[in-house]
Amino acid sequence: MTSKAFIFDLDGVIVDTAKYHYFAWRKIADQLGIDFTHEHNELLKGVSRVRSLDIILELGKVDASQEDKNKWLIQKNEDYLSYLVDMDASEILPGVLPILKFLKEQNQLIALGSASKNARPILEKTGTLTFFDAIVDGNDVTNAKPDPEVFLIAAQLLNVKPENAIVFEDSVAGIQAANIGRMTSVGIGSKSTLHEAKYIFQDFTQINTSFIEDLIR
Ligand code: B16
Ligand code: MG
Repeated sequence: MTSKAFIFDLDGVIVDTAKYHYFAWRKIADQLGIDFTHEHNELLKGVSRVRSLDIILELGKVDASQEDKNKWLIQKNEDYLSYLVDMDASEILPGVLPILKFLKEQNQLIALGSASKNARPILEKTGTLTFFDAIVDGNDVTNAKPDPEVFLIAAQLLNVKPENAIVFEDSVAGIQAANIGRMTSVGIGSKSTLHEAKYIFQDFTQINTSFIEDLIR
């Protein structure tokens, strides 16, 4: 049997941190008088911190110096990290742990493919670090999603061809990255937002083990 690699995004797939990113960015947007809605927030999912700030400034048509941008990036991350202080396994999204455990029982390779530079402490705090055979995060890549770099490195570390990799993603940019990388994309979220994904589920409670078995085969 050909080896498969199951690559998980972090924010919005394994843990419910997407809301904390939103709270922290909204504070910056409010400060600058920029209207920043949940819909706008979809544009930021899976996108690097630096690019996220640029998108918000573009939305508000705000020109800013590099010095101000650096200040806001630090402020956003400090605020975001303050939400993570008490983080524990209760923040793992419903249905994720049973799927991770099932993959382990089936001796499947598992990787993390996240844009976040805060990925490792989040995995540690939620007790999920040991599931992963490879971890690729925002500290390891130069090109952000929709560039497939993060997932290609993950597949390479596991010695698995991209076409044998399956990517679970909650962001449009991440689904595009998986598709561009010729991997099987599984969208976690709404059908209308993630319509480019090969398969779409509202959340992991909707994914049963026979679907995973079919992917393994
Ligand atoms: P950080 P993912 C992404 O993580 C988030 O979706 C995105 O909203 C965030 O801006 C990005 O990480 C960078 O995160 O500021 O923690 O480095 O979804 O790719 O796991
Ligand atoms: Mg995500």
